[in-house]
Amino acid sequence: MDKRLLTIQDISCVGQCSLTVALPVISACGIETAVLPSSVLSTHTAGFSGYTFRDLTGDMPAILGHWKKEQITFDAFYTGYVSKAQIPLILRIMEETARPGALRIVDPVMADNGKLYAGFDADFPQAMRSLCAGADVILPNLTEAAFLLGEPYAGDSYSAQYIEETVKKLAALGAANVVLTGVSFDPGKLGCAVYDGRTVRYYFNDRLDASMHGTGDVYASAVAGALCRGWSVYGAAALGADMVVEAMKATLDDKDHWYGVKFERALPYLMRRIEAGETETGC
Ligand code: PXL
Repeated sequence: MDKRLLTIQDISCVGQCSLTVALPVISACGIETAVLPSSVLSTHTAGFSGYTFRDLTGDMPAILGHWKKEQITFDAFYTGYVSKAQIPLILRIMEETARPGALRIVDPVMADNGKLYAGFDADFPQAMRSLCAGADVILPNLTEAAFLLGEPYAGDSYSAQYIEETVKKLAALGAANVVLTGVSFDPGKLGCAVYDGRTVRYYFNDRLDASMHGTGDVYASAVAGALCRGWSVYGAAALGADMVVEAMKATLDDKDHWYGVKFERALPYLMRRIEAGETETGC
């Protein structure tokens, strides 16, 4: 049977993030992608003002009830931007609709650059910890890692020892694998640290001189797609990083495109990489 993944995150109608990224990116990986929208916003919250926000928590129990009646089940779950009240419901959805061995991928979307996103309270990280606890793979950035651990944000300057202790403490929350993003020891390189409970491995690309909204969602979606195709966590993490670089390169020359990343232009690249398979990529 082909793999079916359920992704739970918001629809930002405009802005190239969350579901408008996850659905095409994971589909491009050849994985059937079901969605559970956590909320609907007119745009994302980073840089637009006056956006609308409709919370969909109230619809979730009936959606789960219908899925159970129809015996709808999933091989993988990938969660992104969700609210505190949704976390117990999401845990229930995972419990009650998982096929045997279903993969739980949690992107603890809540913060970047040392700060929580608009609309997230100081007690949100505590709730997010419970979602990370049962995950097979978590994908925090450095800011989210600090919030999950209740530690101060380290900023741009840290040692390999800090990164290695951080991934181990994150794994101790209960996640089997940790992919820590936004790691850099050399100003010219940017990448991730991947911890599988035994060893820490790094993957770096040349740093591009830009920071673009939505790259975390492109990254997590490509990782989720590759994992569902049977790639290792390290191989999927490396592919996700390469995909983000391709999408950013397609965006760099358009200074008016401030709100997102042109991942659409990188989909053919992603499909070629997925079809070539992990062993042929050198990951
Ligand atoms: O990319 C993460 C994200 C998802 N959804 C919404 C956001 C953000 C980041 O700001 O605002 C609505």
